[in-house]
Amino acid sequence: MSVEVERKFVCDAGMRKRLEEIGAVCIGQCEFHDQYFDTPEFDLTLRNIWLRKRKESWELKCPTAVSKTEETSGEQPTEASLCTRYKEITSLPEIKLKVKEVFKHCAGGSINTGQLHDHLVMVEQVSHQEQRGPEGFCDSWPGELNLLCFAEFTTVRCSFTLEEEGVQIDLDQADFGYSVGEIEVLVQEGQDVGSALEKIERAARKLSLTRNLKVEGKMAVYLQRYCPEHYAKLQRAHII
Ligand code: V4E
Repeated sequence: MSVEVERKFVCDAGMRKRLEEIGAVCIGQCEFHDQYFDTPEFDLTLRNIWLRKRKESWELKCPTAVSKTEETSGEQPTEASLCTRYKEITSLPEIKLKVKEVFKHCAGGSINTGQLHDHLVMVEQVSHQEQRGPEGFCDSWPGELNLLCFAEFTTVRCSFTLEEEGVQIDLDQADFGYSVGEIEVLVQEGQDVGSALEKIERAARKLSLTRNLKVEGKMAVYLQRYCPEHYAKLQRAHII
């Protein structure tokens, strides 16, 4: 399983030129439609867990524990405080297990224990068929777990690599009129993220991202505009 360490930045008009100047190589442009799912009570996102369907594949992003060496204190933002780290689960059976585990711990959870047991049995029976089944069949499971799509948008992404730093840089333009950049490094779970933070910091310096501001992601802006109540709850929980 991999952990995505990422720093977002404001993507201004001169960014492509700056990327070229520092030797970043464009590795392609793509377009994808994301659908995010949660229960009506937002049992996942209020725990900082993000379930998404992109290009017919499911992904679950879960927060990782921050190690002692990564902890930050004081007023000045550090690279560690500017970066997010999320564990990425891409295997559908593992995603289902994790989601069910979360629901088990929800007070008065979205599905009761009896339902959960029946569901577990049913899901285990069908899970390997689902890997090969037609798309429509695969997608019956979210509804069975009371998961609904609460946000969806399309992104055009231009990706660059800065090989000497070992980072990928994405420039995203979402269809609701928000642009954001991100510097990203993938590390294997359990490995120290310190060197990923250093790589990101060096790349950020090369791009002259000197204003150490925490920049909002596409989802934060989307929720602020279209689901302000949920956005406020996530803010109060210090999730977004
Ligand atoms: C983790 C998360 C969300 C899921 C989407 O993650 P994000 O990396 O923002 O989206 P995207 O499209 O760039 O995914 P990628 O292609 O890199 O996999 S939505 C909200 N969060 C939490 C979160 C947060 N609290 N703060 C910041 C700066 N970003 C995300």
